[in-house]
Amino acid sequence: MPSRNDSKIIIVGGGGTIGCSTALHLVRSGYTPSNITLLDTYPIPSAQSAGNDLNKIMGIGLHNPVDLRMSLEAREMWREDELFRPFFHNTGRLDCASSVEGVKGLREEYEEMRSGGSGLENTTEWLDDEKAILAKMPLLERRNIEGWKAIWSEDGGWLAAGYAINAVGEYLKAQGVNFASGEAGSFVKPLFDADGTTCIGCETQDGSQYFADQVVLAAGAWSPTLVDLEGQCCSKAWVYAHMQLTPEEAAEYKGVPVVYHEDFGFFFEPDEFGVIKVCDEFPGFTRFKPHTPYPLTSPTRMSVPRSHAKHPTDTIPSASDASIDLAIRTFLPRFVDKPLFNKRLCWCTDTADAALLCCEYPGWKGFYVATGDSGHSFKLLPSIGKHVVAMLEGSLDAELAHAWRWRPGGDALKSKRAAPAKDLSHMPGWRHDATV
Ligand code: FSA
Repeated sequence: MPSRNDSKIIIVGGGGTIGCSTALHLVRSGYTPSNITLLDTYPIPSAQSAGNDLNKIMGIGLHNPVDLRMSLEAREMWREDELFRPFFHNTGRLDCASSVEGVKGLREEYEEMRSGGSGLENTTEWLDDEKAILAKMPLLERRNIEGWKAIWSEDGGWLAAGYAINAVGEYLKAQGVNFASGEAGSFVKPLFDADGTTCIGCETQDGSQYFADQVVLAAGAWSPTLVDLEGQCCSKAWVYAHMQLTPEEAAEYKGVPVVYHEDFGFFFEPDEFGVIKVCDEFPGFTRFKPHTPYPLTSPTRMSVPRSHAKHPTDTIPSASDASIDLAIRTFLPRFVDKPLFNKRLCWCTDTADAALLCCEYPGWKGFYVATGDSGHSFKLLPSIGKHVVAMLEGSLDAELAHAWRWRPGGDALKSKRAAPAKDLSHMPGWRHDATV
């Protein structure tokens, strides 16, 4: 491998979370910015990146064995790193449950959080009744939260996600990193050396060829549609909607914690324009259709994302309208009559065990994947790129390399969720032009 100075790297999906973090850490590790090229269908922050959102939850994840370690490391950077600090809103977070099973799971999570010696025992608190929950979030309605229990995370909150990716993009541009978008930024296939096994770059939709020593595919939900990931990632959409508060209402809700309930969904503090984002919670929607990722030569049935950016007239399923309405009735009953806008699907990609897929592509020397967000990876924006760089340099920590290895065979359609995802084709109300 050439030295850091001379090494040429291409990042496919560079306008999204893992891609731009990788570029940031390459620059911070001494790679020459003009040797780094970020390809994305949209300019950074990519309009179809799940991370390009008003907000995402900041919390310490326990979804898989390395989650805790990764979340703690990322939290440190959201708190300390000058680039990221402005985007962390440390409002606290309430994780709530009310069903027998849900409360059991929540309690287990709480015990796990407190047992790891990670310091979480000092920042988390079990709230055993409505009174305790209302003490943290007085704007909830007591009648709506009867029987709820919650974990209070003092160190949680939300991340101004799209702004944070934008800030990384501004930094990278100022450093002289190369960007290409539109057809010139849309990956078609890797390019190989005469031996057919060493990747030397990639080709994009306009026919451009980019050459590099290493190529990283970090295209989020689009990753499995671009190269064959042998079923390891299943792309799924989640739904959000926005509501506009008056300045008086926004002032009242300023600083409220993120409230999450596994049966209803979650909402965030209003942003600086008084906009609240509300989501429902469910196992995601797939969009199965025949598709031919490289290097397959005939179509296979797989879930193919369809972005609002490319299809702005797409609507959300009627069932999502109803469940978002239920979330509002539960969390924000005084706002039930407010019109909702920006109703969108946001695409993530699940692996079977909800751990990332970050490794060299088997048989393609120099071509790497860094994907499999599993719907809980935005919080890793500040730090994930450090590990991707380590992977490129062959020095990825053994525990991470094992967790993120190539591992076909699991059930990514269900992943670790309550049920397998339903397909959008079975969801009335999801209106779209049927041509693509
Ligand atoms: O860090 C997190 O656990 C993010 S949760 C946000 C969410 O909408 C999930 O609720 C959903 O199940 C999916 O994983 C997408 O992200």
